[in-house]
Amino acid sequence: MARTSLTRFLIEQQRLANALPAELRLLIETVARACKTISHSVSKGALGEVLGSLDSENVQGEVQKKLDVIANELLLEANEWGGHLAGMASEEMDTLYRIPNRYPKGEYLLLFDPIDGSSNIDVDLSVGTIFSVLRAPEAVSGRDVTEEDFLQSGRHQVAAGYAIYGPQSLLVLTVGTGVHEFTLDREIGSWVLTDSNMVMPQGKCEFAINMSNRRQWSPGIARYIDERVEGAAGPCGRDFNMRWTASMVADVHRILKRGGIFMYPADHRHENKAKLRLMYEANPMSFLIEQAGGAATDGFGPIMDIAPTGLHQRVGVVLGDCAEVAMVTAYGLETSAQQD
Ligand code: AHM
Ligand code: MG
Repeated sequence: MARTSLTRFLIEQQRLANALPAELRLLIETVARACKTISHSVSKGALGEVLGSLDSENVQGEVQKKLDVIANELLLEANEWGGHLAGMASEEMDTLYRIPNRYPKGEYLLLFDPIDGSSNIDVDLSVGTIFSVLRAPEAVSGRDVTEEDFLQSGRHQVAAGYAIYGPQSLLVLTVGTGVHEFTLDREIGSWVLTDSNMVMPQGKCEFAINMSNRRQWSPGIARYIDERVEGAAGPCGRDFNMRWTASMVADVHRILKRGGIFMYPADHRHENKAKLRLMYEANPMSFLIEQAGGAATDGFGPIMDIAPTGLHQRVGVVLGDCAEVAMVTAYGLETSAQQD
């Protein structure tokens, strides 16, 4: 059977589902092309002199890896000239990126985490790129885009996806018509459709959380995990397995393929202190997981309903299996009600 390339898939989506404006299709192709280049850089490792840290820090005070900066530049350069975008924002930049005046502007906003799971780069574990696409407010035409234009809830996303650079390089994408996976055929340099209309399995007994943060969890999160660790002998009545790669892309991809729950909860001892970023990580992953039949909350309510207050806002993340996410949320609400 003929293989379906990303280009063909997107054109067919445009025709069949009428869900994909031509401009958005070209934008997704450009992002996918940049991810191909990033995949190439990642795989070169020490031979490409791309490993290690720089002296710089990003806006959140995290030391930048060389690849964080290289991937950020690749995404900016690939996307700035096409005429599809009004602006871009990235985890690695202090503020938004305006399209230079020499290029035409378009109607979309692109947000990305150029290299997610940076701590894994130098030890040859999977890392990835996460992206989210919003439509710029109509009022943006004829003026410079501002940070406020980006502050839209996740429900406004028109596309989201991630590339994962692991044993295979994959691109997982949604434009609101299900979730589709493409594998990079390195010999011909093309993204090829390898899984479509993905539905995440429900009822699986696997959780992903960084257990070393237990002292920072809220009582509801601690109760949920303690019960899973207790296993069949405890109130949940089933033995659970645990996996944690410290690359959200890899953990979420596993959950998409074989089920389970992913959690990076907020630190309850410090108000609003969480690790993952709403606009670059939580929203796009929530869109993908919901499209695949799963659920995504901040521990209390749906992530995609959160009205953002800042580009670099952080948020607690609980996503995956619907029943498990509902249980975490119920425990959270119960214990916060007891504390009131
Ligand atoms: P990054 O985007 O700076 O790499 O940070 C996000 C990553 C996620 O991919 C992952 O889930 C988490 O940080 C791991 O954090 P920790 O090292 O605290 O387990
Ligand atoms: Mg990240």
